[in-house]
Amino acid sequence: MSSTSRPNITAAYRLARAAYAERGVDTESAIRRALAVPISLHCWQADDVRGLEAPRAGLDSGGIMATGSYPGRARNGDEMRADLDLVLKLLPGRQRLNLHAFYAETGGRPVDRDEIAPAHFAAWLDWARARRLGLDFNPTYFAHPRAASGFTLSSADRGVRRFWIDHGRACRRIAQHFSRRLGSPCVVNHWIPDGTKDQPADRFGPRARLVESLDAILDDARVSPRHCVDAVEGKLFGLGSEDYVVGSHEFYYAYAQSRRVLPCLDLGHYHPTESVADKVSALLPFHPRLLLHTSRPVRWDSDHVVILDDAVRALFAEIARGGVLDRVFVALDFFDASINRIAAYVVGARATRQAILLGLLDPARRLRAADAGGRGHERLALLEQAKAMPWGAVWDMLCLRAGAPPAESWLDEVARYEQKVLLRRA
Ligand code: RNT
Ligand code: ZN
Repeated sequence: MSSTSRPNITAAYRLARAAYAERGVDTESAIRRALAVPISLHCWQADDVRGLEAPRAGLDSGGIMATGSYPGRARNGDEMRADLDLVLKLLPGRQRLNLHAFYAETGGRPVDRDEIAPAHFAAWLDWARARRLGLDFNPTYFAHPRAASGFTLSSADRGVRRFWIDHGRACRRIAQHFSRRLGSPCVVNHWIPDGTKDQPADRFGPRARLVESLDAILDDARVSPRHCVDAVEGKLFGLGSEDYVVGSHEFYYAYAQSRRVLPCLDLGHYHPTESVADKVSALLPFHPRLLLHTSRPVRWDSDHVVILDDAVRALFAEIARGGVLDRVFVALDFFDASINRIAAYVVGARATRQAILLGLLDPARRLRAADAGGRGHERLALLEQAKAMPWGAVWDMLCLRAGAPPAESWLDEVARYEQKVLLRRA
């Protein structure tokens, strides 16, 4: 009998459940809670962050770029949605879909970013509603002639600024429309590529203008914070903005706190020796919630597919220990064009949910007792033992309960789809 057969998973789970119970951990509750956390699937892994506008040659992507040429890239909205349907089938638990503004579908008519409206996302909305998915949204402040200077919301050019402010405002109206239609608030994440490759003479001007532009975007009496949940995403550096990033972390933490919007923490956006896990307890006293982008930086902010690495595990362990799972929005942010893109989604989304599950399987009570009793050696031993626990059996049971394929048994379906659909796209 295969290791992924129902009786074998059930038998392995029974032993795992007992082993965890001995350590004071309730696997049943961990499974339930891990399944309930919504993970927002980024639509942009499906097409290598190209968007659905008519291609414009020679445009700067704002320093983000998918590398690789594996066959099967989705070329239009229908192909993206077909791919995402398969992805959803292979994932356990609740998901949402995270759209970027340049995935508007305008029926071949050019509609510039400052003029997009809910109608241009009707196909996405219908698709989401039929699948009972919530939608999240992102203004696309890059890959556009008006971003070519390297500055958007912080540009010294009033016309450029106006254009991007209007884009941000249009996006928030679209988000509110999604929220009303789907009955679920829409998280709108603002990330801009603004910055300079080398030392600028003026670091003050662009930041002052960014404050003004963001304020102008957020100041819209027609959009309610009940529907539109804004977040701002900083970074340390980008390709082409190595020396100076206008929207740095310090800038956005302060902006977010003073304007009551959320900071977005992307796992790829910090110095490699920094711990994003550590930032959760530093920010949550001041912010009601945080937006998280799970990603994997390999030597730099490379946006590799998320795997169950130490950074992701530490992040969700910290969140579980703090009891703040309901105060974070979880979203994926990676793009790899060098492997099967469906599998990229499945690996990254499953690894993220595995990290959530592992956080919930943490022997939190005993760890805390060891801490309080000054027994650092015991805490260390318990943390090491946690790595050796049979959590894979709990994960497989989680998959069975959710009607999703356990272990790596989803690979066959990806291979079939590649033969039948992806390879024909060439
Ligand atoms: C870029 C940011 C941002 C983008 C997406 C496409 O460094 O991480 O989140 O990846 O908006
Ligand atoms: Zn991000």
